[in-house]
Amino acid sequence: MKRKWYALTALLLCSVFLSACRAPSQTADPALVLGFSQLGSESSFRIGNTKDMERAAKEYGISLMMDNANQKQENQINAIRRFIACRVDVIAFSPIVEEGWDNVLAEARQAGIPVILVDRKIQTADSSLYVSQIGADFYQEGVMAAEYLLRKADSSGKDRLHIVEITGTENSTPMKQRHEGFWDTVAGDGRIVLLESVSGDFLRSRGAECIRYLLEKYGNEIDVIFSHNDEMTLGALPEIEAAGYTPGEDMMLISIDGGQEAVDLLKEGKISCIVECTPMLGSLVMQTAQAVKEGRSVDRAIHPTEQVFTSDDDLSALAPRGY
Ligand code: GZL
Repeated sequence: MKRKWYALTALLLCSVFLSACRAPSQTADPALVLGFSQLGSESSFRIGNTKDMERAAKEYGISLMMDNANQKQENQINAIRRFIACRVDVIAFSPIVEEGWDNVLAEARQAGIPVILVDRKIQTADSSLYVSQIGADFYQEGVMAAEYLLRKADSSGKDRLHIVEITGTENSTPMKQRHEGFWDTVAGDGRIVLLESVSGDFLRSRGAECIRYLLEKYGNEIDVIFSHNDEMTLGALPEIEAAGYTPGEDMMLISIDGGQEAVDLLKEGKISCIVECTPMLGSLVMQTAQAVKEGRSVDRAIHPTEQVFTSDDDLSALAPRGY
């Protein structure tokens, strides 16, 4: 009798486990099964990236097993382990921070499952842990933001511009490289004076908190706000107006991402410059996953082309942003 109970229990556990391996977007006879760990839903960029991954998986006939880590690295590590247990063909993930991935990626390599980095990068001494990184050149995004500021400094004729910086998630690639690209570009230009840099974690709510603190401390001394993403910029804008300042006149906002909500405010002149960071990476990821599965070589780094929008541009013909 006991033996029968054990057999039934084992059967039940296996069925639960296998159902957990079923890709929600299971397509009939899929080209491959891709396990994708998305870091969260913190911004319109992230939500747009998730939607585009789902779109592209359907287009390429790929079964997408997606997990949302809700901004926690441990959830991403657990998801990658689940993908390994489910024997997916390829693993892709957007690492919330750069450190702490070597062990779980070594487990994926041990299982013979190739890994693609989406959007962000990792720091590792072992380059064999992933086959490709598909995402923006964040350093260049910082450079483009700074080049805009220097052009405006030249045309304004001002000999001093006081700037505050609202940075993204600590130790994430976009935060580190946007910061480096921006400050490397303005280095040595005595007109640009940093008042303070504070962390907003890429969140709208934190952007509001940061600017309230900065306005309280520096007030009308602030000439420029360099915000690492639109979400934090959109959080800061109402606070700037509530404090009695006119964004685009009293203070220049420079932002990154290029979602619809922010671009609309750029057209109104409330935001002065947006460096595009496209979330539409799905097709590149699916093409790369297919190439890897078929044993074809892939580029180690694949950067989408990105542009800069300014409030001086005629954006009337700009297509809807889709995020
Ligand atoms: C950049 C991406 C960043 C976006 C933010 O590619 O990692 O994360 O700029 C998002 O909006 O939170």
